[in-house]
This record gives sequence, structure tokens and C-alpha cells, in this order.
Amino acid sequence: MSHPSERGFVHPTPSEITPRAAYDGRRRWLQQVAAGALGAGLAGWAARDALAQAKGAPLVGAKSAVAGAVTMEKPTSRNDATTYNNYYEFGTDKSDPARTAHTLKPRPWTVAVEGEVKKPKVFDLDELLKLAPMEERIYRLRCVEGWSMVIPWVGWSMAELIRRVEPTGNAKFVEFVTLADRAQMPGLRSSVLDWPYVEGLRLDEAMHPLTLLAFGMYGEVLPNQNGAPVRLVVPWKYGFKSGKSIVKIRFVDKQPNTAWMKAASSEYGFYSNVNPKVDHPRWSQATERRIGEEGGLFAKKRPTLMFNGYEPQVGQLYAGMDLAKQF
Ligand SMILES: Nc1nc2c(c(=O)[nH]1)N[C@H]1C(S)=C(S)[C@@H](COP(=O)(O)O)O[C@H]1N2
Ligand SMILES: [Mo]
Repeated sequence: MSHPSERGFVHPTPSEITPRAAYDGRRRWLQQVAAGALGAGLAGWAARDALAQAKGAPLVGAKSAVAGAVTMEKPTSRNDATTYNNYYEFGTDKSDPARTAHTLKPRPWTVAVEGEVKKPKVFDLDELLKLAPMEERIYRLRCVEGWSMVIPWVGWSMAELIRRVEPTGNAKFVEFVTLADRAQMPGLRSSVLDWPYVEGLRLDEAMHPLTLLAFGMYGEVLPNQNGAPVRLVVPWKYGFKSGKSIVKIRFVDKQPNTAWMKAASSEYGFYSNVNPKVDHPRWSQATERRIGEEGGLFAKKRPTLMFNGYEPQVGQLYAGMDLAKQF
């Protein structure tokens, strides 16, 4: 790229150029930091806390030490991960959420933790951000539709929260309820799902160290279309198990009835573990295409891995189960 006559100037390669949106976000954040420091006499640290959720604000985590939490595969580009989304509350096309999710207000935000726990509590987002040390987890995400991405999330293990609220002996499952507000979410006008979007896990699945409560991705707070301000990420299950924009976490004794099971129970089971040997009734799950690697007719197909490649970590959770029946 650089020519000797340019006296050492090296042109940046396209991958080194900060995408415009990210650049704008960072600049806005810096402006807000400056305004916050001047305004209202806020102490520096408090101001930083209050601004920690500004769009594009940095949210860094130390590389996770949890087994299996960092794949060596090349992460999907931030641009692909933030413009090709499933978030039906903002429309059913992959390109809808990036266009329409600006109406989501990720602040102020609370998450109510209730049900079969000794210490139910409504957590404010600021409390959650400080509840445990942030970690970076680089996970494969496999959508049930047959595509996948590799995303560097920032968050902490769901187990950190579960331990603090002390589940009772009756808690067998955890139900996740996500935001359903017609004022913020144009997709709620469609009856494609029975809102709110509800998901669930068995308690031991929710307790597994790989199960992540994520607040950020690519070293910044979550963009709205990816589930701001807090979402679940369960890397060994199809993507729809990872609910976005969570407002309630309920500990219950019976298996929750999830939004996708209500919509089509013969197609979307409660477990929905990634499994190349158990096909969806309408398509094979043996292979997947990695977003960003498309090549038209010559698109590379990758083999789908058992439990999305996390079998060494999570296989034991399902010992003795018939995975074709309990899909
Ligand atoms: N509330 C809510 N959460 C959701 C969805 C949704 O429509 N609504 N879609 C799911 C599906 S099908 C997938 S594949 C992932 C996509 O997450 P991403 O857009 O961050 O890659 O989010 C999941 N979480
Ligand atoms: Mo999905």
C-alpha cells in the first residue's frame, strides 16, 4: 500500500478504519463524559458510572478463564453482527432491528428476580453492571435457521446472580421474560409470537459457567438490536434460547412455556441444544453457513458441531437423555 515517495506514511487497510457508526458513538461518548464532568458537580467516578451505558461506550472485560469460553475462531465483523439480527420485537427481517431498534430505551432499566428464591430483588442496571467482574467471552452463536457467527461478548456468568438470590429447593427451572412495550417496539403489532418473548432453562443449565448474562459486545455496551442493555447468551443452544433485553427472571418449579414452543411446539423444543443429528422438521441441521463467509453458489458450508462445539463442557448435563425426543 505505501509507496516510498510517501515518506513512511502507511495507508490504513480497510479493517483498521474504525467504522463510522463506532467512531460517532465514541465521539458522542467523549462529549457526554465532558458534559457530565462539567455539569451538576458530579464526582468523576459517579459521572463515569452514569454514562457507562451511553451508546458505543466502552465496556471491557478481562479474558475469561472459564473452560471453553474463548474460541480461537475469527470473530464475525462487528458490522455483520449488528446489522444481521433476529429481534422480532423490531421486525422479522434480518435488517429490521438495526433500522428500527433506536426507539428502545436501555436506560433506566431494572431486572426483577423473583419466584422460588430466598432473596427476591429488583436489580437496577447499575447494580448489575457491578455485581461481578466483567469477562470477555468469544462464543459461537448458531441460529436454528442454519447460520452462525462468532461474537466477543462482555458479561459475567448467570451463576453469579443465581447464587446471590439463593434459589429454594422448589426452583427447578428459570424463566426469562424480555421487554414487551408497544411504545418502543414496532414489531409487537405483529402476532408472529405471543408477547412477551419468554425463554427458559433448567436450573442446572442456567447455573453452568458458560451461561452468560451479557451487557456488551466487541468491547462496547450492547447495541439495541443485539439486546441492550442486558441479554442472555447460552452458546450450546440455538440462538433463540438467548433472550434479548431481559426485564424479569423467575425461578419456578415447572418447565416454562416459551414463546417459540407456543408458536410451534413440534419445531422448537424446550431444550433446543444444537445437534447436527436432530433435524428441524423442515430442514437439516447438519451444516451451517458462517455469516461473512458467503460466496454465492460457492458458499462454504461448515459442519454443525454437537452442542455447538461445547460438548466437553456441557455434555454431562444431558447424560441418559434421548436427545431426539427431548429436542
Ligand atoms: N427478545 C428477543 N430475543 C431474541 C430474539 C427475539 O426475536 N426477541 N431472537 C433470538 C434469535 S432467533 C437469535 S438467533 C438471537 C440473535 O442474536 P444477535 O442478533 O445478537 O446475533 O437472538 C435471540 N433472542
Ligand atoms: Mo435464531
